[in-house]
Amino acid sequence: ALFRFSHCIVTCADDSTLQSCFQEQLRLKAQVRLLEYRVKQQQVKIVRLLQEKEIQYHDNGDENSVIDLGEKRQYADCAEIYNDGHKRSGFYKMKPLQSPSAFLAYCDMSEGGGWTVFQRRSDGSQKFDRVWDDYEQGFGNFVLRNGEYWLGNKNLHYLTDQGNYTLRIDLSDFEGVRRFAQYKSFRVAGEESSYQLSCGEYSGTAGDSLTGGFHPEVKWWADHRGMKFSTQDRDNDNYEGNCAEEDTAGWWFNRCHTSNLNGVYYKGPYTAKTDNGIVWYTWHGWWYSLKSVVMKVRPADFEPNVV
Ligand SMILES: [Ca+2]
Repeated sequence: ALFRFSHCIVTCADDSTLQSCFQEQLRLKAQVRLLEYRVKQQQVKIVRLLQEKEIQYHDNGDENSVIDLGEKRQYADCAEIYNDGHKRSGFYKMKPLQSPSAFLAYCDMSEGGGWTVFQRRSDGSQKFDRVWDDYEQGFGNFVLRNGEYWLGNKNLHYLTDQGNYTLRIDLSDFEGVRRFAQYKSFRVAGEESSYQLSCGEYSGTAGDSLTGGFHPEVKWWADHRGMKFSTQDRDNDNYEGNCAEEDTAGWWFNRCHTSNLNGVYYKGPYTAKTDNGIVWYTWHGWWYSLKSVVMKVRPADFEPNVV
């Protein structure tokens, strides 16, 4: 059409051809308008399809994600399940070596696969302000892909007691940004030590809010390493008051915290009497509650079986 238009301009010599040229110009202008209208319609359609896709994505979070492998083989963690050829993320049954019974945990088969998820925050649907017994046994939703849960200190102990485990914490905020923190040699001690936390070297993009490694002068009150687990009814912290009660969560509180990932689900910036939101201090400070958290472990020597 463009070629025809320019050709006409060059050849318009007398009045009659000039007249037909104007008509041709009008016709082409109308065509341009029509095409512009169609482009707009397509854009509206694209936006609608993207929205539908987003809704579908959310719907997937509501479906049952329990994967039953039967009783043929017992698995000690998600790394074993992954290397036995099961590469789909979901809840699998496992039984660590010393564990008296089997339990369900979500296996995150992304990021290299083999991650056993022991904590998830996604929408505030579960209450995390709970007593010692709840945190010991575990609580929450063990069915839905995005279900919030705490695997239980007992299970976490049996799991991490099996060898050298790496801890990875995936965080995201309400602006759609994702960051992570990773720690070597993560271990949770047994009940006799009140599920004391130990972990090694940090790496990642979210900053070190678990060992106070971001500043040497905060370590004495901010280092969560070596801390026993505390709940509102079991105060094992280094503070005159009760951190778990004030910060409404169970955690390895010191005096009190630079991370409180079992805190209240506030949705971004919040104001409260205490910094009791879902806090990772080195990323968003004390007064921003994160959108999602995943805490997961994997053996340090894990090598994905590519077959
Ligand atoms: Ca105290």
